[in-house]
Amino acid sequence: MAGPSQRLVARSMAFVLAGGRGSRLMQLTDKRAKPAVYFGGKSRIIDFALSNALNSGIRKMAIATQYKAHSLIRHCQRGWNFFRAERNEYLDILPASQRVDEVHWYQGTADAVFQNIDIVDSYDVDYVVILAGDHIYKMDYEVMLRQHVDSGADVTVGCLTVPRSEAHAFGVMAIDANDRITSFLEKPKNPPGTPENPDVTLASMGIYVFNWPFLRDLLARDAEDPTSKHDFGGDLIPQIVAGGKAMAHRFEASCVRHSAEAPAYWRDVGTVDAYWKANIDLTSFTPELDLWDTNWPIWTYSESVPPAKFVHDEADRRGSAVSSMVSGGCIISGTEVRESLLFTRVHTNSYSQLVRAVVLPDVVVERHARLKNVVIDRGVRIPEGLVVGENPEEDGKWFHVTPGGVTLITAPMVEAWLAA
Ligand code: ADQ
Ligand code: ADP
Repeated sequence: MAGPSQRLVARSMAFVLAGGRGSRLMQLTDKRAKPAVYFGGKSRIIDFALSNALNSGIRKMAIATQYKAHSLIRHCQRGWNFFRAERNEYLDILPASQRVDEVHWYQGTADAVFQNIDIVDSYDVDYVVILAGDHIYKMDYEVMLRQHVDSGADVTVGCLTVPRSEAHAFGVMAIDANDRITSFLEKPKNPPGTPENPDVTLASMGIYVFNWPFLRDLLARDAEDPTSKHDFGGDLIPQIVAGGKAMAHRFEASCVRHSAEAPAYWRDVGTVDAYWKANIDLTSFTPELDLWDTNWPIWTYSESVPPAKFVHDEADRRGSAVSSMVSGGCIISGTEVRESLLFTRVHTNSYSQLVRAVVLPDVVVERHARLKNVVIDRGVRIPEGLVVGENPEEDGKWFHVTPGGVTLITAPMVEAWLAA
């Protein structure tokens, strides 16, 4: 039984919203939801929210899935299966259209929680931390929980400062001197600046802490409201701001960083450009995101594979990788790899070159391929002699070339190229 004598995190659960597609990631989310997209050489995007919860001390988690959930569910079952009910630890995967009735998908993010009220009840917690499963950041949720409890808020909303030009994609808030939210606009066309700086806006991270009894009542009322889209950012948060006590929690206060000077790292990686850049940044001399911090590890499903192998081939070409991250199971044979990130079991062959390439698991690069500024989807076989990244116009005929000049390569695209 949860009680006030227990640690705050023991009286709390994390509810992870992982149902969205993330359509701006283009063909990378054709087969998987955005939270299931690979990131950082070993992990999936959702591992960041789950690891943050785990590292914060939270041992009760639920993950609501919807869009193309298979890959995500398989990942969570394989990688996040160490919770033990006998220690009062739970991790439940909650696919849509299973509980309230069999035809309803989750209508919105709030509905995803509403349809699982009985599961949350069964966890017997006082506080619910609602998380988005699709952001890359390291954050100690215990700090946010503490602020929430100390301030006596109905809801506490995680927030960060973003350039005003990007704020149209966020919930945008104004706060008073005590960080109480005085207004909240979901994705406004013309986001206002802050009083201190007209060029930046205080944006919601889509992270909320609620007292569970309060949220439970609110969800029940919202479910009866025919005008509601049952969305936290669009419906519930503005309502609480108008009639209750909503507080802003600043990400800077709970962000986990490797040094006091390090910037507060948070990325949406919602577009192929942003995704590519955040991955490639990890290969830089001092990456902004520290994946090496043993105090805040990013947990994931780790496959049993041999170490990466670098082969000096019979034609005397060295398989090498510099300023790169290469995962287990890779074989780099006679290929020059630079500033690239290779996931598990990538196999590259002689006379090939990879520069600033994000290569997802099980990719095979045949001989004489030259690939620059690319993202290669899982399992793609790059045919002999394919050159990408030297002539964007030509690349654009077969592959997806982003506004930032990154080329996304998937298996159907390669098939079309081969057939031509
Ligand atoms: P959005 O970016 O629009 O805004 P949204 O589509 O609501 O985010 O998705 C939030 C999370 O919920 C994502 O992790 C997504 O995968 C998941 N999700 C979406 N629909 C779902 C459903 N039907 N069932 C289960 N999970 C679902 C939100 C807030 C903004 C805030 C931004 C920050 O509304 O106020 O600024 O997040 O990124
Ligand atoms: P190339 O790079 O010249 O086109 P391959 O990639 O087929 O040639 O093989 C080069 C070397 O990679 C092999 O000699 C071997 O050392 C290593 N290698 C290839 N396949 C495997 C494998 N399945 N397991 C372990 N090592 C392998």
